[in-house]
This record gives sequence, C-alpha cells and structure tokens, in this order.
Amino acid sequence: KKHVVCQSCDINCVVEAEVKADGKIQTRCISEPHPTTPPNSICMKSVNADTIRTHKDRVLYPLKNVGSKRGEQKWERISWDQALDEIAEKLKKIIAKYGPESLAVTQSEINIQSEYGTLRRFMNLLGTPNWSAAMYMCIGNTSGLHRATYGSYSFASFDDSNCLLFIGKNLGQHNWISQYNALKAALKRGCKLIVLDPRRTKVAEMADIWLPLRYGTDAALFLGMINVIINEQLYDKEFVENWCVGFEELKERVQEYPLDKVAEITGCDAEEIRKAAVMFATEGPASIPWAVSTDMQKNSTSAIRAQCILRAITGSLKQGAELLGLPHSEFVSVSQIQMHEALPEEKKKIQLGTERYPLLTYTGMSAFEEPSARVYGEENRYFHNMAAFMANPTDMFTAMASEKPYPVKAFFTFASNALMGFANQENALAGLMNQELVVCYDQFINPTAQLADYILPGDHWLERPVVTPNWEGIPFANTSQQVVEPAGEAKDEYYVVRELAIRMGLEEHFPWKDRAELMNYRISPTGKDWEEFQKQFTYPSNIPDYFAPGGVGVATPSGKVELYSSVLEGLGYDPLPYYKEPEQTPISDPELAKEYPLTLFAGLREDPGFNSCYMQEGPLRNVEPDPVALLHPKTAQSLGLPSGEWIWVETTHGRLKLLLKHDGAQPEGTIRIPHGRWCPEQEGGPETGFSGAMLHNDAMVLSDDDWNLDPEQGLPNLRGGILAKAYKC
Ligand code: MGD
Ligand code: MGD
Ligand code: SF4
Repeated sequence: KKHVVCQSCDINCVVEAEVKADGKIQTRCISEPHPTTPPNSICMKSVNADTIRTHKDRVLYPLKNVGSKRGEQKWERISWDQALDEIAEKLKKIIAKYGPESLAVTQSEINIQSEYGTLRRFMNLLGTPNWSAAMYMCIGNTSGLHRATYGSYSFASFDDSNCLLFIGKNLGQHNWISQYNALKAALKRGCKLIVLDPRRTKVAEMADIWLPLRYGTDAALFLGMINVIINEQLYDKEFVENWCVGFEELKERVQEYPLDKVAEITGCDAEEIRKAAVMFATEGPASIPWAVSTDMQKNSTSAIRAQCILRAITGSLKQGAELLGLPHSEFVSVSQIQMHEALPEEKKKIQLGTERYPLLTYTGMSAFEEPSARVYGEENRYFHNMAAFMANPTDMFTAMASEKPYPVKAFFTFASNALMGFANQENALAGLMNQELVVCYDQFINPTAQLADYILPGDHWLERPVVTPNWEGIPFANTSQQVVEPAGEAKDEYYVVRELAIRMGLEEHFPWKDRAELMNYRISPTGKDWEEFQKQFTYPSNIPDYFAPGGVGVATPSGKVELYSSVLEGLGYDPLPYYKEPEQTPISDPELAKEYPLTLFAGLREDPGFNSCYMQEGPLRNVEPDPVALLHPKTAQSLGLPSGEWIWVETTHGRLKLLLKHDGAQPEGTIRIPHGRWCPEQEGGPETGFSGAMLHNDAMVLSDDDWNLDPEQGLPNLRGGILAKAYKC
C-alpha cells in the first residue's frame, strides 16, 4: 500500500495505491488522515489511472517517424540511444545554422513533476530563452500578476477563510475533488460563499450570493466591489496605510465604477454586488481561490489584479486566509537548479514575445529580480513562481511558421499537447509543419506527437517517486511513492534531459546521474535521503512574516503591496485595473452580432477528462464519448437546433463540429464549446485532421489576433468577447 500524489489532474490529491493479485493497480482514497487532502477525495480519473497506464495505445518504446512527409504516420520502434543520438545530432546542426534560440520548447510541469528545473537548465546552458507552457494561460500568468501586486502567488487557505469568493470554479465529485471537499467542510463550519458564474452550477447553488455575471466581465464586477469597500470605509485601514502603495490613485479609479454602471456592464443586480462586497470585507478573513476563468479573458490582467487588490485591502494577506508562496524553505529551489543566470542577457532580450507582450517574458519579469533576491535570497533572483519567464505562445508559433523575427526550427514538447493547447490552431499546425525537428515526450501519440519526428515514451505517475510540486509557490510539498516500475521502456523526464545534455556537451552541469540523485539533491537541506524522506506525507514550508514591523516586506520593487503597479507602469501599461468592453460583443459590435448572434465561451471542464488527456477508448471516454456544445433550450429553439444533432459552431476565425445538447443552465444567447477533444480511435495524420483535433478542439475557433488578446499579457480570450453562430451540419 503506497501513498501517491495523483497527477491525473492538477490539484494533486493524495491517494492510496496497491498492486492486486492480478497485477492491476487499485487506487482509492487515502485511509490515513492527510494534512493536505480531505477524506474521501478521489475521482473517476484517479480510480481509472491504471486503465490509462496500461492502455493498449500507450507509447512504450521510442518511436521514429520514417515517413517521407511530416505528419505521415509511419512509426518505427528504435532504441533510446538511437533516438537520443539522432535528436542531438540534428539539434546541433540546427543550432549551428540558426542559433540556439531556434529551439523552442513547451512543457507541462503539472503532468510530470519530476525534473525540478533541469529542462530550463538545459535550455539556459544551450542558450535558448524560448520556453513556453500552457500555463501561459493557466495560473502561470496569474502568478505573474500576483507578483506585480505582492511579490508572489497567493494561495487561498480554505481552512483559514471565513468567506470564499469563487470565480466560476465548477468544483465537484470529479473536478478537483479535494478542493470540493475542502469547500464543503468550510461551508459546514459556517464559511460564506460568493460565486461569480454566468451558469447556475452546483457550486452556485451552494452559495450565499450567486452573481450570474455576463461572460468576461469579472474585472468590472471586482472594480464595483472595490468601489463599495473603499467608499463605505470597509477596508483594512491599518494594512493599507502601512503596507500598500497607490491607494489614493486606486480610490480615484474606482469612482469610475459606481454600482449602477457595473450592474449594466455585468448584468448583475447592483444591490447583490453591494451585498457581496460587504460580505467579502466584513465576514473575513476572506479569500479568492485561484480559478482559470479570469486567466482567459480579454480583461484578464485587470481581473486578476483587481482580485489581488481585494485580497490586500481587506487584510486577507495579513490574516492568513491567503498565503504568499515562496521557494520551499526546506529544499534546494527549482529556481536555483534552472540556472537562468547562465542564459546570456542578449538571449533573454530576444525571447519570443518580448517586443509585443513583454510582461511575462524575461524582460517584463526583470523588475522582480532584485525584489526576489531581497526577500527569497540571491539564489532565487529568478524565482520560478508557478511558471515564469515564458515566451509568448502566439509569437512562438508565428516564428515557427514564418521564421520571423528569426527562425525557430526545432520544437520539443514535454507532456504538453501544444497543437491543441493555445489559440489559432492552424498557425500552430503551420509552425509545426515548418520544423526541421519535432520531438515529443509523451505517453500517447497525441495530435502534436502525430507531427513529430521522434516520440519518447514517458513514465506514469504510478511509476515514479516524486516530491510535488515541480514548481514553486505552494506552501507545502507532498511525497509520492513509486508503485510499479515503468512500463515497457518508458523513462522519466530527467533521463531525457540529462541524456540530451550529455550529447550536447553539457554533462558537467548535470552531475546527478539519475532522478534519484537529483531528488536527493533537491531534498538535501532536510538531511534525509529519499528512503527516509518519503515516509513523511507532507513537508510544510516556513512562510516568512512578510508584514511584521520592520519585516522583509514583499517581493515587489517597493517592498509593499502595489495597488498601483510600478511594473505595469514601467512597461507602459495602465498601472490600475480597468474594464474595457471586448471588441466582439453584441454591445461593441451590434452589426456583427446580427450574423453571429451567440456569445461564445470555451470551457466547463468535463468529469472524465483533463484537457486533452483520457480521450482514449475506455471507461473514461465512455462517460462523454462526443464533443458537446451546450445551448439553452430557448436559444436552440430559436435557431431551430434540436438536441442530439451535430452542428457547426462558427466564429469569424473558424468553425468546429460538435454534438448539440440543450442545457437549461447555459445562459440564453450564449454557447459553450469544449476544450481538448480529439478521437484517438481515428487514424492519425492530416487526413483525419490529426484524429479529429482540427475538427473538434476549441482552438480552431479562437483567434490570436490582437483584438482577441489581453493587451498586457498577450493571451487569448476564451470567455465571452467572441461572437459565434451555430447551424446544422
Ligand atoms: P471551467 O470548468 O472551464 O473552469 O476549472 P474551472 O475553473 O471550474 O469553468 C467553470 C465555470 O466557470 C463554468 O461554470 C463557467 O460557466 C464559468 N465561467 C465561464 N466563463 C466565465 C467568466 O467569464 N467569468 C466567471 N466568473 N465565470 C465563468 C478549471 C480547472 O479544472 C482547470 S484550469 C483545469 S486544467 C482542470 N481541468 C479539469 C478537467 O479537464 N476535467 C475535470 N474533471 N476536472 C478538471 N479540473 C481542473
Ligand atoms: P493536455 O491536453 O493536458 O495539455 O495544457 P497541456 O498540459 O499542454 O496535454 C498533456 C499531454 O501530456 C497529453 O498528451 C498527455 O498524454 C501527456 N501526459 C499526461 N501525463 C503525462 C506523464 O505523466 N508523462 C508524460 N510524458 N506525458 C504525460 C493544459 C493547459 O492548456 C491548461 S492546464 C489549461 S487550463 C489551458 N486550457 C486551455 C483551453 O481551455 N483551451 C485552449 N484552447 N487552450 C488551453 N490551454 C491550456
Ligand atoms: Fe486525481 Fe481526481 Fe484529485 Fe485530480 S481531482 S488529483 S484526477 S483524484
């Protein structure tokens, strides 16, 4: 019986796993009390983890595409040595011809959790800044804006909160179950709940106040709440006075958002917004747990910043309902292992995205170097808080496709389905097609891998011992024991990184011979080796008292909470949050709305999936076999679209094919489309649109032109602000 951190999705519940007599692994709820996982926390994805691990489609050996064209599915089994030798040889030639920055990498640390910064180390030593991640639009960007406000990512403590504000967050039995259980426990002890969601979800029904706002208007709603809290003198005056800068400017800004105006923008009742603001400020300590909805909006920067301001001015940061993350105090930090100092300044300056959207790149984040070193130590000057120093995905795919501003000719993905995980999927495809070398480290031949030259088989979380998380900013770490040996010839991520590094002449910088040595190095400050270390479930991190009199302060340029952001101002952006109506709504473009009468929203995660994972035939896929669009029955009726029929959903960018279902919870006049849908049972390659990815995935209808990008971060809007039409196939 082993305790294992479930990595089937990104909330990382701790579960128990046992190999049964028939060789199958049973995963179940952890039987002992666990400090970070409430009782009865396991969902269908974890229960079925071994079905995925042992799935017939799993890639168990290195594969080489021996077809004559990219995307042709002619896979040949080769040895690890052959794969790594050939990849390194090709990479050397590409670097010699185009420079090291011609290598771009996407990585989903959430899916692997076992390289502790060594991939960035490899890239930094090689000389390429072009690392990106789907976290560019999922928590990584949130953390960038948390840093602009108070120096690091703030983690909501459900146990210490008396009022929770949820932005969407459709938690449930199969969606972040441990947090769902923490929510239920909090409500049971009397904690208040405010939910902002256009849909009447189960969580909305549990709320004290449900604000059914119009998609994409969260920034305006928060500005209205701040207006009430300031004008009605409900803020924490002492904290604001001692620890915040820019209060007067903020006060002036929120006068532009009186409740009647905010009610008009959001579609919510003004008095209900007021009640929510008063509840948040007076029933605290209050917290706003992270949610993805505001990471994917046209006004994303303002919506995230306004949340930070709410946390700050109501005193939540000081009262412990929100914990400011840091490099784990007991470990060698990931930031230190990454060696960003090895990447020459001139390479940092050309990271893709720097010119148009510098905020999340090295250039934008350079403002945090000195503050991070001051608060977290010189070794954490390049603090890898959730995700940091990211190339902009749009500019990365554009460089891959058009070779401008310079050629990107080699593309590696590590547990990341890059083709489907951003916007403008056709540009991503064009970029992949224009590569001289594509390498995917994955468990399956996902649509991105179908375009690869080499697929390297990755291990599964039941097959690897790890201490999670792989990134920094969470105030604890959990141990995950290995249950079985990797299947076939699957290997851990560090193996791939190190073997490539050796072949690229960088061996001296990778002194840890294998993952075990690397992990022992990471945990070495505890004085334990892994055998001893793994016996303990959780290692809490010591959080400094940032706000003690004469304390270190926070890792912003001023050392204080920056309500008025010097970092945004320095980059030429509005230093205060604002709301601007997106360019494609029935309000801003009524003419276009005549042709495209629906407001589109991509999201609403599905129980059996995790983004594009678990689409393979089997018990998970059977739960929801088809990609589904949701329309309110009245809207569907007005369009003459019966439930159960296949429809086209079309935007000004593109169209996709989905099965229509009527759903009374979907607001009238809006349409929901899913993310990550593909059909692994279909033959891969261009003929099938890469197993349906080009037909069913949301990124087919999402533009990454400037009109649909958040202007500060340059990330695509998926929630409101896109007009669509739906018609029968
Ligand atoms: P969604 O499920 O996309 O995101 O989880 P959530 O944050 O729950 O949408 C949740 C709710 O947000 C919906 O009810 C929707 O109506 C509402 N919403 C949509 N647009 C807006 C908006 O503009 N403002 C507000 N306030 N609400 C809006 C995401 C999380 O789920 C993430 S990021 C991942 S990667 C995981 N994915 C995942 C999965 O794929 N499957 C399962 N079973 N669980 C998952 N959990 C994680
Ligand atoms: P996934 O679809 O989860 O996407 O972005 P990604 O993480 O890039 O694909 C992960 C891949 O990792 C799968 O192919 C899977 O087989 C593989 N994998 C899973 N576990 C392992 C493992 O243990 N080892 C190895 N080697 N491989 C593994 C997710 C990201 O996408 C997120 S979290 C969000 S919230 C965003 N959502 C989103 C969206 O809603 N729409 C669009 N268009 N883009 C999005 N991008 C973001
Ligand atoms: Fe695993 Fe389910 Fe928890 Fe996600 S919600 S970590 S898949 S048990």
